[in-house]
Amino acid sequence: MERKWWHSAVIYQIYPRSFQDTNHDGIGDIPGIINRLDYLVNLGITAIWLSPVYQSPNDDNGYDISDYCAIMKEFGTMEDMDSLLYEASKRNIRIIMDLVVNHSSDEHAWFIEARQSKDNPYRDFYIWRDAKQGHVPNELMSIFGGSAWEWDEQTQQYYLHLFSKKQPDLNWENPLLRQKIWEMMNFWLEKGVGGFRMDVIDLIGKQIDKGITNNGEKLHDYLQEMNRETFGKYDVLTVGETWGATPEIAKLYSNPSRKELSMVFQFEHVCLDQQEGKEKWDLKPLNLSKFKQVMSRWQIELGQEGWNSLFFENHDLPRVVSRWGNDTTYRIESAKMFAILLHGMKGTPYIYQGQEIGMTNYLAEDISQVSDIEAINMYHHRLSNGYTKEEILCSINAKGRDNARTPMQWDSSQYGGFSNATPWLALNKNYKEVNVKQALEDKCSIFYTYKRLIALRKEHDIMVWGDYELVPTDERLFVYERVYNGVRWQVVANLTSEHVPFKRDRGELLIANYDNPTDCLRPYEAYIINKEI
Ligand code: TEU
Ligand code: CA
Repeated sequence: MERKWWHSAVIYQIYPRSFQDTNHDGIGDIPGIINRLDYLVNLGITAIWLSPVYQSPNDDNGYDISDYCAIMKEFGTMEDMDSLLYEASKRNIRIIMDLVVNHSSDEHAWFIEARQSKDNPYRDFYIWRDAKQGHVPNELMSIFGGSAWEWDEQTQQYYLHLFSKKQPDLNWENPLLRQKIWEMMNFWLEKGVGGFRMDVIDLIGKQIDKGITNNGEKLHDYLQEMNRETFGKYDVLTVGETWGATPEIAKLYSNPSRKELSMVFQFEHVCLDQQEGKEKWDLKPLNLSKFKQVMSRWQIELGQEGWNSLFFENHDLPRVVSRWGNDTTYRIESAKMFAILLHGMKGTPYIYQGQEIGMTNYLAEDISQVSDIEAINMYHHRLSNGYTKEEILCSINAKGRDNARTPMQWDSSQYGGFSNATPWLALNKNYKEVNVKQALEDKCSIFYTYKRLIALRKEHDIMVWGDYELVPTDERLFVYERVYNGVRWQVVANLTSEHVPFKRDRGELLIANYDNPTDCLRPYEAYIINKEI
């Protein structure tokens, strides 16, 4: 396999709204990111995945774009964006842009045109259908709740929106639309961005009349065309967000010979703690054997063909310490354990802002404290279906997207060093104890575990290229080995708060979250050793 920079990269995801506010309007901004670049240099990351910074009415926090070539006013200007690219590249950090092209905002000029009349030149940039006996064209549902069809009074047709009604789906079957998207991508590539994270990219081949949304027939053709017309000529990272990917499908995207993407985000592990055939809100405990089995299957299936992305958190998911670890007694131990477990694997690791200091879920006591459109829609829907407020808030607190979106906790001052003004979303109450300043001062903090893991990856090819082998063991432990050029590393992690016996192998200890590992693993204990062989 041809070796690319992104094989050995570590990516840090920034959710700009919540990262750092500089002009004190309570909203994070691009100058704030620039101010914190040296912090990221200290951590050692290679690239930043920037959640959308484009002009947007913020119905879905920037995932509803009204101009792909302009910057959201609250975040700054195009000059700020250019400075970010410049300042980042000075520090050898690449900027991966979020590409949201399954849909636009309904305030995008294309949609404003399209809804003027049935024969408007932009009409076919979107997906329109006649009413069926006075009703919606079919039963398709929006991922944010309710029908995926919205009636347009003026032109007497429905348009499709798989997300909110302010996010009309783009019609990828239209070659002119694709052309416009290639132009826009080339605009950013010429500016020197390091690649794209592609929002819900597996939906662009949808075949609506057959009820098919993800993995449609033309999906891979479109991606090959995109590669040819845009980023194929550049040395960039591309990662598709693909909720519907199996390992087989992931190989189609990421086998370099097919000239599609570098890698995809798959979500099989992320869906394990929800009830079968139900929604993410329908909670179920994580089955540890299943978890190991799923993680291992992806490691093995994409071991020789294609490439894995590695992540536990992003802006749509709860905090991993709260979700699968322990965010009270063993917050530090379990956060480090998940870091070691993930970064020991084969693939490109992604760290979501705040994960490196063990930020935890946010507990909302009332729906008025919730900002996310997905959770708010679900709340009203379930209330009218007879659920109690308590039940619904319990789901939101476990799985809601605001959990990861609270402002970054930089220090213990008012508003946590994020801003001097009331933030757009309240800070987590624990910011006085859990913050970057504290983490940097404490040599044993979670931050330094991440820093060490990133450094190890840079120093040792085995972490990037080594083959993966699962070691069968106690259900509560996750043990695997990496093998490369006669070297063998063993990664050991206790997924529970119990003491679990495990025979420690001989070898050099490379990283650990407790002192002196023995033959009994303590709560959430994890380490990596270079085995003597
Ligand atoms: O997410 C895709 C998506 O399907 C999520 O809405 C997901 O179902 C949900 O969050 C489960 O936690 C992407 C973006 O990452 C998300 O932020 C956007 O809201 C969405 O697309 C629409 O652009
Ligand atoms: Ca601001």
